[in-house]
Amino acid sequence: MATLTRLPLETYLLAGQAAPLECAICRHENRVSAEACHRCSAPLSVARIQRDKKRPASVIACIGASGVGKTAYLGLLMDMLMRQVGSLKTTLLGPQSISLQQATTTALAAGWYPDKTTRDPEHTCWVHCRVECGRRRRRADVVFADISGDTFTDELEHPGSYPAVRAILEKCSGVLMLADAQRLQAGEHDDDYILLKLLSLIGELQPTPKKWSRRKKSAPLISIVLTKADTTPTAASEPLAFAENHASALLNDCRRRFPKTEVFGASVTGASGYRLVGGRRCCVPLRVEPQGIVEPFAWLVENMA
Ligand SMILES: Nc1nc2c(ncn2[C@@H]2O[C@H](COP(=O)(O)OP(=O)(O)O)[C@@H](O)[C@H]2O)c(=O)[nH]1
Ligand SMILES: [Mg+2]
Ligand SMILES: [Zn+2]
Repeated sequence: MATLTRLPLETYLLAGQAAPLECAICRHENRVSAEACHRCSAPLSVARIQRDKKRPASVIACIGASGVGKTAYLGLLMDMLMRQVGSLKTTLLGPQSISLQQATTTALAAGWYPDKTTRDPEHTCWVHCRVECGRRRRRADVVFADISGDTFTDELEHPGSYPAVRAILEKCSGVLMLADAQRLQAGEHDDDYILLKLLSLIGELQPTPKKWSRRKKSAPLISIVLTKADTTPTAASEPLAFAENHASALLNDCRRRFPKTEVFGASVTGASGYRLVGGRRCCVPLRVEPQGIVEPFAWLVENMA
């Protein structure tokens, strides 16, 4: 005797999968269940949170050559924001947002600087956080990534090899531009070229000033961060004068292209020393004494409309 069985056709699940999820950074359409964007590797939780909360996230581009101190700076910035140092109140969104802070503080606590950032987009640390700022406690959702200096160089030489770079530069409302004060004071300007090229690319990718108002987007704000200010006291005490004396090409380029530029001095450590590791001299932090870390970020967030 034939028995009848009921087999539910769960076609609605297929329909759910068919609706794509647009990446918040590069606008590539992804599977709804994916964790990271197939094209730029940005976490798709940014797009999900943005869609659910109906609050668009502002992108901050953190640019700088390899070795200027981006990872140390951004990692410690997140650590300080989470401990509510300064006027900003910050909440992390998405579990991946903690990785950068975790890697940096673990390394510094063990007496090392963080490891060199890899080029692999899958290992790029992304931070998505909600910041409350100003007297009226205005809320802003912010996204940024710790991209290695080598990735910027590769992307400039071979456009399209790292889609996240162009997507960030095209979308950013603020730029944290890191320059090594120690190298600038010594008259070493090799790192400037990469920054000048990236600034020019931002100008090219973003709408022209006439179209800014039409697209309801204002020009990106530029926060120049002179890193390793512990080694050059004037970068910490008078950052603008330092930039005018030692980084005039960079400063003038920013001022020519963008309406708002501010200069800050920052350092993660109070002093550095050297340790011999496997016969190689390795620079290590002697004491973690953050200075001027939150200010450049706070200025950007407070002034980003
Ligand atoms: N003196 C000093 N050196 C620093 C500071 N931050 C970073 N460094 C040095 O710069 C190196 C590169 O830092 P890192 O954050 O990896 O740079 P990134 O390549 O731009 O991410 C570190 O290994 C340290 O030797 C700082 O605040 N003071
Ligand atoms: Mg790095
Ligand atoms: Zn993407």
